[in-house]
Amino acid sequence: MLHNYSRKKILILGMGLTGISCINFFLKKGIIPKIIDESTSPLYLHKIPKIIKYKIGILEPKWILESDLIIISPGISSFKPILIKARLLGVEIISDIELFSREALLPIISITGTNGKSTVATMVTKIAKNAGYKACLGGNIGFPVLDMLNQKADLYIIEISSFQLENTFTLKSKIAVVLNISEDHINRYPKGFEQYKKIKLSIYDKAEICIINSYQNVKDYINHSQKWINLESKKSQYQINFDKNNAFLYYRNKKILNMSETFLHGYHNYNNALVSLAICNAMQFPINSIIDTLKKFSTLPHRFQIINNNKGICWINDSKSTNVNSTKVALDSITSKGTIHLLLGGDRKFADFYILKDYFNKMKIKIYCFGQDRFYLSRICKKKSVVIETLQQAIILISKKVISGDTVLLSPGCSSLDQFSNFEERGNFFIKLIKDIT
Ligand code: UMA
Ligand code: ADP
Repeated sequence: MLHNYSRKKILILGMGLTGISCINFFLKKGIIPKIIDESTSPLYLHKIPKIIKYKIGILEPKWILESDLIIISPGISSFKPILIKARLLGVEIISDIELFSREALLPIISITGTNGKSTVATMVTKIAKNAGYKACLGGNIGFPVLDMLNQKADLYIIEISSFQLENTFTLKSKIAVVLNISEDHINRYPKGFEQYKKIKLSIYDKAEICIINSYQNVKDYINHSQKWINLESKKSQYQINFDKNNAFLYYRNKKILNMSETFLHGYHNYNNALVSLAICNAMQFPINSIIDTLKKFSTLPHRFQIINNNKGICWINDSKSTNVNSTKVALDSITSKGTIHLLLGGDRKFADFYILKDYFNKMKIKIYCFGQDRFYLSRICKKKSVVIETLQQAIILISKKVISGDTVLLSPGCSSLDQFSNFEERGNFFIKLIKDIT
């Protein structure tokens, strides 16, 4: 159904990437929305065209309550009291993904999960391109979905965060996948993990083909008009099996890819490749394009990225690890026998890190806890931890201790926003420190 927004009072919340893409979307339709940002100096204020009325520093209640339609940026919680009140009064509040899905006429592959979204979304995009399709990648990965509508494409691949799913209601994906669900963003959800999980699983609601990966308990979500591909099942056509210590991707009981012939490290990445295979097979992309791309794929920057492997010391930048499970899989992926020097720190977003306790107790590890939650993190395994304020101080300390055979791993498990602008800045700073030292 085509939506007509011309007679509606439209308000955009947030002047970030999303907010700017919403303004452009409406202006293109000849509609002039208003916009609000709670910061007194939003980064993109200069990008707001002169004809747009804006308010900064406060979520102006009058503007909110008199609106017909609000497009909310993902960084703004939709559980704010004024927004709950607006909803009760009949104001429609939606995400940019919802707006996009009402307009998109091409097949959509939607990817969510606590970890691995960007990796899988990029793998699938590369495979589609290798197969000769114009594939457009957007969403949480950093390219707002509404901007994709201006691009020539055969299909859309969208990475969706739980924040974006909170206000997405009619997204009809050709294929939807939840990669995994583990504790994250608990500071955002008043009802805790169950609420986060439910929001993630809502990606399946109207999807044509639903791929289930590492989360089994979806019985309540199964709608029999949909096609379900369960990668968890022992009977699945898609498997990862080991043979003489090598992992292989299997499809219909046949080995189709030896993971040691790829650049991928760690079981989690084999799983990312398996999901990409399942998605691309369901899209009927040629198997040769799939295998060929997976063989060439190297990890994205800041995701378990090996920076330097000199003098027997391996330095790994996993700055995109912003929750406890991504740190856990990083530790699982290290094969060397030397000491692991783990840089853990930042804003833990109220997550429980004690699931790492057994790991730390068993491992040959030294943990350098930095940033806002350093004291909490150092209590998980006191005898192996050092409390230090900054990443830089930690690296200086490590550089004096590290010996051949050791691994230095930045896998902070926390958001970077307490000390950096984003995970990229944190990772690039780590790389610079390594270069200075080595
Ligand atoms: N703002 C408020 N009130 C608030 C919070 C923010 O007014 O309570 C304002 C800020 O002052 C700022 C604006 O909102 O001016 C920023 O909006 P935003 O935080 O929604 O950021 P965008 O620039 O629109 O980027 C968003 C996603 N950001 C978040 O979800 C926090 C980007 O994901 C995404 O790439 C982009 O839309 C395009 O879709 C980033 C992210 O950190 C990478 N995502 C989280 C993650 O991956 O863990 C979910
Ligand atoms: P997202 O977009 O969901 O944040 P990324 O692909 O950017 O995911 O990876 C984020 C972090 O999670 C990195 O530390 C990466 O090594 C780790 N990771 C990647 N894939 C997985 C997975 N399938 N399971 C757990 N962690 C993963």
